[in-house]
Amino acid sequence: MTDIRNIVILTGAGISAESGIDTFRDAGGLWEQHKVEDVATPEAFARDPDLVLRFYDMRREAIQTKQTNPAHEALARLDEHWDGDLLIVTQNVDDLHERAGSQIGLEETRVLHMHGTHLNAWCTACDVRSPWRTTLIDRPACPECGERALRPDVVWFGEMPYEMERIYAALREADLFVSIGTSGAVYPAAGFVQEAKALGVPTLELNLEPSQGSAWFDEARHGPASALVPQWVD
Ligand code: BV8
Repeated sequence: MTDIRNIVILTGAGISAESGIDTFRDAGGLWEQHKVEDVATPEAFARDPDLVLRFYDMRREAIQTKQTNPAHEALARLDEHWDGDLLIVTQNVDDLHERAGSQIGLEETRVLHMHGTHLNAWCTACDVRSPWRTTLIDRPACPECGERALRPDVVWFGEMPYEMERIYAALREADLFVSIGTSGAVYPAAGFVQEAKALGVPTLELNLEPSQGSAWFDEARHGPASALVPQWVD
């Protein structure tokens, strides 16, 4: 990686698969006979808030029992010694990048959760987001306004992902775009490789199998992230 200074990395559920966190495909997209796409929507929350809050309480509990794997740890090593720009855009709501040490000690975060994080709750009454580590099903009061109107701070289908402008700005400055552990099924994340291509940015896919966007990548390596990512970083 000689003449490369600025790297944008997109990660998906596949980077956390070996930590034991179900990907959307492995779970067959099914949860209690519901398709994830049908539960992760504002309409589902309006229709059956208990179902959606139970889904996220279960996801949060599962995530908190899991550990980082060599793929997260390799990216944290890259983060530590890389003197150019590095932005890890994750579609995941887990905090395994942070727990592996990514972004430690940096004033500006280098891990961007474009689909939100299971660690925050979002008050639909006062719009304030606050760290949250317990269940939401029992309708706790918002720490800011006291209203019992908290939802998970995750981006549902049909909602605008976070910090899109910052992501596109980083792609414009990138010398390399790497996609790790994502099926390329969900937009706008799945479109980043096309954006990079249009900007003339070299692209690399590290995934268990060819993703839906594989044909867009200059290079694609297939196998488990816990092997591919350390090989690429080290
Ligand atoms: C938007 C957070 C516009 C919640 C997620 C109709 C109505 C509304 C919208 C749409 C529509 N039709 C299309 C859309 C757009 C929609 C979309 O793309 N839908 C898809 C289904 C077609 N997108 C949206 O709605 C987005 N918003 O468009 O807003 C807008 C414009 C203006 C104003 C307002 C709005 C928002 C999408 C975000 C949804 N939220 N997550 C939660 O997590 O609960 S998406 C969720 O699913 C994840 O975050 C992730 O992004 C996605 C799953 O993707 P992956 O991470 O790739 O996981 P997956 O399981 O699919 O694949 C895993 C991969 O890993 C596989 O390739 C596998 O081979 C690999 N793997 C497995 N093991 C390993 C491995 N690789 C390496 N090593 C291993 N060991």
